[in-house]
Amino acid sequence: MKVNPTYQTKESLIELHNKPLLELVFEAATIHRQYHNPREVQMSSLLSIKTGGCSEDCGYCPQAARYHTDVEAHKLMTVESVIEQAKNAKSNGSSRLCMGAAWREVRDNKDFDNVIEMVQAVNDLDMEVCCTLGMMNEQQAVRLKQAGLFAYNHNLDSSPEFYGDVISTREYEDRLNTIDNARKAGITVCSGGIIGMGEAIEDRIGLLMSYMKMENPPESIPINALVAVEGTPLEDQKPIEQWEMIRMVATTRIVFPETVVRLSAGRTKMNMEGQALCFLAGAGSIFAGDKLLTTPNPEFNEDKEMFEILGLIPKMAFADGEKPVTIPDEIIIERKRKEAERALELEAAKGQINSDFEPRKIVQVVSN
Ligand code: SAM
Ligand code: DTB
Ligand code: SF4
Repeated sequence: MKVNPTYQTKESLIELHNKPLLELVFEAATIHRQYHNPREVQMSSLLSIKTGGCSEDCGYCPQAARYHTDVEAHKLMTVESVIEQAKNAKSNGSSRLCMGAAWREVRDNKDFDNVIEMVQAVNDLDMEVCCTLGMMNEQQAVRLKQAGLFAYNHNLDSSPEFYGDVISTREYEDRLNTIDNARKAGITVCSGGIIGMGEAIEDRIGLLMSYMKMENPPESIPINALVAVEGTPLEDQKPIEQWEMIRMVATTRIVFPETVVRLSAGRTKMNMEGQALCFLAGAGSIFAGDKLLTTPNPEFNEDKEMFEILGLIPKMAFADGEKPVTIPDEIIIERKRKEAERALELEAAKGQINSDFEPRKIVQVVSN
């Protein structure tokens, strides 16, 4: 993904970000039209496949076990219920499903095998499949890719300098490594950040600079406004003004002209006019459906109305890349073979019991 050569230094980026608002929006809208169809906006639905109980200390996150929030922890959803939710999202216009798990990292266990099955099933529905499962190694990324994963979401969240103020249980470097592992496996990268956590404008620019330094910047960059959840360390953060969201979207659009900028968490606090300016300034995607992972989001119907009023159309799946081919997963094939073998053994044992069964003679124990 291209980087705009006009803005290479931190100073030039800050100057761009702080330009008179409408000048900034105009510049962003001009670039947006050169690289994208400005009427198309992708609807992506989120699904929390494993909720809460996370060991990490991300200061914004209601799913961290150590904070006392209203989030109820749930173990991994079943493959069947994921398919049902995916179908519902698709019938409401979503062309992408992002499955999120409150995990520090992916582990090579049965839960991961089930996630592989979910990825295959959603890819079979002709939706772009995205996962956000925490850190992962290269082999895990390869398994996800072979299952048909289109994108991996792993946010850098903020600048390297501010990051440590919000999270202590893993490093910025760990996040960069996970993004690299997704890339090496040939998965497209979705990575962005959160504004409104108490960071300075320099940190918002610092986030963008981290992506500029990458050999291949992300195919999509989600821009989230902090959802300040009661019980988290950031619960008292003052909400950002929607102008700040518009500035961040526009700056991201100008710096990464080919990337899809996703207007992400925080839309319930914006009005339609504010969101319209974000679309004008280059937002090409939203999270759709009444829930993000654990917090509220505008309902499908509200967004349908907004699309109608603004003349927007939902973007089709795979408009920006080919549908991944699903390659059968060795581990799942082996697991299914063993399960079938075991079922046969049990069946045979049942037959044995029925034909050869002779009740044991009861020996009277005489005690004196
Ligand atoms: N556990 C995985 C991880 O941290 O990568 C995946 C799920 S995690 C909830 C995904 C992203 O959601 C985080 O990186 C963060 O950017 C965003 N997020 C979480 N809580 C948020 C909040 N309260 N407001 C805005 N964004 C939030
Ligand atoms: C992203 O950047 N934002 C989404 C998605 N990627 C996974 C998550 C937002 C979560 C907001 C808080 C919640 O609902 O728990
Ligand atoms: Fe866990 Fe992810 Fe939440 Fe951090 S953001 S606490 S890793 S679920």
